[in-house]
Amino acid sequence: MSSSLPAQQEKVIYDEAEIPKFTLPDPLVAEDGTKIESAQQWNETQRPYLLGLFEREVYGKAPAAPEKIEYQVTESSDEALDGKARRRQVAIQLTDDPDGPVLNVLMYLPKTDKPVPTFMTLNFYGNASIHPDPAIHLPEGWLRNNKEYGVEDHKATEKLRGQSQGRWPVDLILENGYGLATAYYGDIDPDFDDGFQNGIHPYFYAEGQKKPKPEEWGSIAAWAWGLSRAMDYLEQSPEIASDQVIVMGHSRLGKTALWAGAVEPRFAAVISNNSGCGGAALSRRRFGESVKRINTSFPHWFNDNFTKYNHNEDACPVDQHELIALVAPRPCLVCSAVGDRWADPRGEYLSAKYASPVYELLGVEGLKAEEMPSVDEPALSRLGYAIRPGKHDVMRIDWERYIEFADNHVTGK
Ligand code: GTR
Repeated sequence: MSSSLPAQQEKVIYDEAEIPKFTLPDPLVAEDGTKIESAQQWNETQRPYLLGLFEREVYGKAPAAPEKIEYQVTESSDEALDGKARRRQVAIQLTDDPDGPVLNVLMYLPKTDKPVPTFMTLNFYGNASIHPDPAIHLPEGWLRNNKEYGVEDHKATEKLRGQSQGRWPVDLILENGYGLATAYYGDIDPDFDDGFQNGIHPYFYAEGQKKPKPEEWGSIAAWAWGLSRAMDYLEQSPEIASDQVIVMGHSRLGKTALWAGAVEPRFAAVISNNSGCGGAALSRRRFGESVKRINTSFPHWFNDNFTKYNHNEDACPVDQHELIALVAPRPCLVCSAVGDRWADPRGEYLSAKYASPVYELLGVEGLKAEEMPSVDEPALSRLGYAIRPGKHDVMRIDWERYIEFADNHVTGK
């Protein structure tokens, strides 16, 4: 592959035979070559070492949690969705500046007296896009223009309501006894490359700093940091079973969910949907989207150090199976779609497979699929992998699988 061509014109590998030979780093071999043979060695040295590498070389290190969070319940109803659900809308102030960014979390909770296990997921177009419920606040900040969704001049209109509801089967989630908590990722950092002038980053700059340093947080790390702030809120809500919060995300937000699971131990489980390059897919395969391509199209997603691995994946001290290993021993489900070749379904499967020895070392079930599962036979083991027919999307069948997975490994239903 020539590196002189602009990334967008380079040939994309869609053929297994064209994948270059590579050797993956072994998550159970320490920097000095020592074999990691106990849970203690993993927890005390290897896990922090790998986490540090991902921070330094891939996503960037995020600041520590603020000392305290301010939040305000902006709307609440115990008779939402024809009386079937509780609805809560909460504004979480992300910094100590009252004019700074605010994360607006929407929750639908089943009506029960017990704290509920909850899926926490970021969304792409604002909370009002996930359901036609007219009580949901419209997003006020910058949105990606989308005529069909009624987003013009980067502003939401009433037409936005429910536009992405196909991805959010709220009824199914509630019927199965789960809550849904969701927030717009752009509340944390709008998803375009502006040199990190808007969103959360500038609030953490040192005196005179203009952009994050090469090892500091990009946008994915910022969105994951925002998920932790949502967790700060969920943790103190008596309505939420805070030890049963499952972080789920699709595509770039699937990458974000995996990273959030790695840095935030309070997430009880992680579900990555069609997360691809920089998510579950092995970078060294270079199948579909490559590191060079993603860093070119989305220079703000990863940190600046990650560009060292454009056309140079083998030099990266980590690969994405080690990201999944950082979620261990917590349940983690990797989901692909047959039509989503850009995200390299096989590379997503192999990541789970090669993370499996870490689960086993920690004394829990790893991936129960020696070969890549077929579309009809999801491997819903504690470290799981599922693929379905169809395109890059989130469908009802995906949620059916997430719920079965959560029933098995999070709530023990
Ligand atoms: C694509 C990108 C993918 C994936 C996707 C999405 O353009 O190449 O890595 O993140 O966007 O988030 O929808």
